[in-house]
Amino acid sequence: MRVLSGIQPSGHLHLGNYLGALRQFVDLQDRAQCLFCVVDLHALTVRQDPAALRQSTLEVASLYLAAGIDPQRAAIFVQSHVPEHAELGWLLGCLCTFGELQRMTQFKDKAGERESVSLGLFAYPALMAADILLYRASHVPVGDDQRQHLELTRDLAARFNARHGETFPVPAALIGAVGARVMSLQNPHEKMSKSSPDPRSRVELLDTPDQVRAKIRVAVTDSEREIRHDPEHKPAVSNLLEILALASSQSLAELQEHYVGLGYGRLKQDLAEAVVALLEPLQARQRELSAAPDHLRAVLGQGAELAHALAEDTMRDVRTAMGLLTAR
Ligand code: ATP
Ligand code: LTN
Repeated sequence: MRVLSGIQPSGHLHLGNYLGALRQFVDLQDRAQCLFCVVDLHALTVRQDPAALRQSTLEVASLYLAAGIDPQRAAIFVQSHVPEHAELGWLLGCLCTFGELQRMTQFKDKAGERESVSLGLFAYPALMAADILLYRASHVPVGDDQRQHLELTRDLAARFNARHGETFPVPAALIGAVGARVMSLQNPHEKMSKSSPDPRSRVELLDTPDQVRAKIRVAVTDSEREIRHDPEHKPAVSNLLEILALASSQSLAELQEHYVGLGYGRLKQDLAEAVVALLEPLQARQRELSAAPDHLRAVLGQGAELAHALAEDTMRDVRTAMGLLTAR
C-alpha cells in the first residue's frame, strides 16, 4: 500500500481539513508507505500573496508534524520542491479532455465566484492526478469533496495504461465514514472551507480556546429543540453532533441518547470544550515546531529528497512510454 495526499497552503487549516484528511494521514502511517505533500502549486491556481504563501506553506507543514505525522515513517515535502509534479501535470493535461475538466464541480464552484479564471484553476485536476500517479500511489486519503477528482485520476491512469502500456496502478480514494464532509458553522449546506470570507464559518486548528468557544456559540442551529442526527431535516445540529462524535470519540447513537431532553446551549458548550481539548496538544506541538524552524526545513529537505528519487524513476518510464526522446 502506498499512500499520497496533499493539502493546499491557501489559508489556515480548519476542522474539516483535520477530520476529513489529516487525521486519516496519521492513522495510515503505521500501515503504509506514506507521502504527504504541501501542494503549493495548487494554491497558486488562485491569486496568492507571495509572502503569505511562503508562510502558509511552512504552517501547513508544521501542522502535519503537530498532528502526529512522524517524518521517520512518512515523507513530508513541498510539491514545488519536486519539479516532476509540474512536468507530469502537463503530460496528463495532454491526455485529459476539455469536457472532462469542464464537468468538475470544484472548478464550477470556484470559477463561478470570480470574474477572471486562470488556466491553472481549470487544469487543477490534471496536476492533482500527477501528484498521485508520480508516486504510483495505491490509496489517496481525502475528504468527500475530492471524490470527483479521484475518479478523474483513475480514468487518466487507465487511459495512460491503455495507450502507452501498463505504467500506473489505478489508485483508490480513502474517504472516512464520518468527518469526510464537515459543514460550515454558518451555513450547513456548504462545506467548511479555508477560503470562505466569513471566519465564523470555520474553526481553525490554531484558533485560541476563546475563539473556538465564540465561533461554536454563534454557530447556526435548526428549528425545533430536539437534538438528533438527521442530516436531511436537521443539517446544522447533525453537523455539530458529527464533530462532537469525532472530537470526543463517542458514537452518534450514544450522543443522541445522552442529549435527550437537553438543549442546543448544552450541546454547544460540550462541543466547544471537546474541540478545545482536541486542539490543545496539537497547538502545543505546533508552538514548539515554530520555535525551531531549522528542524522543519530539515524535515522538508529530507522528504523532498525521498520523493524526488521516486518521481525520477516514474518519469523515466513515462517519458519513454509517451515517445519523448532522451537527452542523450
Ligand atoms: P479551499 O477552501 O481553499 O478550497 P479546503 O479547505 O477545501 O481549501 P484543501 O486544501 O482543498 O482545503 O483540502 C485539503 C483536504 O481537506 C482534502 O482532502 C479535502 O477533501 C479535505 N477537506 C477540505 N474541506 C473539508 C471539509 N469541510 N470536510 C472534510 N474534509 C475536508
Ligand atoms: N485537490 C485537493 C488537494 C490535493 C490533493 C492532491 C489531495 C492536491 N493534490 C493529491 C490528494 C492527493 C484538495 O483538497 N482540494
